[in-house]
Amino acid sequence: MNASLQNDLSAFWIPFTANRSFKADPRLLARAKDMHFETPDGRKVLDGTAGLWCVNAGHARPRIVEAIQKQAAELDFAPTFNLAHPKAFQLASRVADLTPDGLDHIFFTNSGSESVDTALKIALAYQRARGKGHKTRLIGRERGYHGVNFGGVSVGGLPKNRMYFNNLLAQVDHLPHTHDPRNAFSRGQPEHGAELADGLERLVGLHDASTIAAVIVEPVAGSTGVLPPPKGYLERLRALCTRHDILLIFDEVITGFGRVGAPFAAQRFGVTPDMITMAKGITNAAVPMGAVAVSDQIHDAIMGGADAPIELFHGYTYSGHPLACAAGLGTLDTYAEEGLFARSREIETYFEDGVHSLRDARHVIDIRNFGMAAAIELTPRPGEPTARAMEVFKKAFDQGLLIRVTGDIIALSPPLIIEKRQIDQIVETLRALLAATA
Ligand code: PXG
Repeated sequence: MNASLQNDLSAFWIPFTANRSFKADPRLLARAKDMHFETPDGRKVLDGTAGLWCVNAGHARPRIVEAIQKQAAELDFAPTFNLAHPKAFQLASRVADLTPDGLDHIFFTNSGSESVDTALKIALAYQRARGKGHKTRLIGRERGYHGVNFGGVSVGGLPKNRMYFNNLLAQVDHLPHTHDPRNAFSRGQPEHGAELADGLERLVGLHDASTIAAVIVEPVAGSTGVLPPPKGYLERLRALCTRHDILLIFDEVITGFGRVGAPFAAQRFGVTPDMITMAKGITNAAVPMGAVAVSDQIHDAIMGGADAPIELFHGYTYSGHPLACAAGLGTLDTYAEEGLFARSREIETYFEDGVHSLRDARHVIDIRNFGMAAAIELTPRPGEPTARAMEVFKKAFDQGLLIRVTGDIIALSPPLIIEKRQIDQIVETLRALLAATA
């Protein structure tokens, strides 16, 4: 590369970003430590979003940093096709210790999107291995986000993620989303909407259970703007899946690793799926990694039903990458030593009180929260949807606070090490910004 081009912003095509406007006025991050990012010119920015819902233990934590540094020098890469290395087994066991009992088999990927597509493929392989190869239909939910690969987009329910790439998987259908204006300003799980799980009964009536392999939902929908499950909803969905012999997959890419005050949302809600997809918090985002936790029943059926020596024709070059495994072990040690899942549970009420104190702030039409995730929904500026929230995002960044916006919804998901005074800082910065924004 020509040295004069080194600071040219054109080569990096930035994901899920308005590239033209960003490159006209870029926001750059140079360093991070604990609760803060730092810009190249040395300004501190409080991380109200744990990066992208992923840096649950805070930034550059010593155990994780040291584990990665040591691993890079010792074993930079090892194939896991017909070979393996000890830390992959160690991390799989440690993750299986955290998942609900009976979900004891861990398949490694490199992202949430890959975890979702892996889980969907395992669902199909399972149905075939037990002689039910006609069960191929996959059910997602409106407003769901399951990453950006073809399987995940097909079961996903965010219109813009689908409409530009319309050649999606066939044989997919969707449950209705759970957003209901009657639940506005609910704290935690809303009262109305358990019956929306019966949407599955309707899909069974339409397609017949003998054609349906699996249902995938986020226990708390994240990307769409934090939709906690209505009281009783997940229980009802679980019962319907069991009754109709359909697998239930929880996509816990956001809700896993302490975000909702437990290792996984499955434990917090007391509802056990057949598979859990995860990523983000598994390595505290320090090295890309994802995983799928699979039930013994599914695993054993595929092992026992295999018609070839290789039981599952699936995997990635970097499945169980040594650096990711080292980062994962350092991360799980950090969570355990600092009791971060319990801390998340302890501080969630303070966080809830803080965000709901914005109820009377200007433009606010709904506030939703569960665990250490919250959304503040704004009324859109007439004729200019998303502009108001984007303006708040930019001003917040200039004032030293990172938030996330999706449409006209502000999403908050701070690292679980956040202090009360930092929660106050987030709330008061937003209150003042909303008042000052047209
Ligand atoms: N499933 C869920 C539930 C997710 O939230 C993915 C899958 C895909 O993960 P990868 O690692 O492939 O990106 C996600 C990712 C946001 C935001 O601000 C959310 C995600 C990613 C980036 C931004 O809402 N979630």
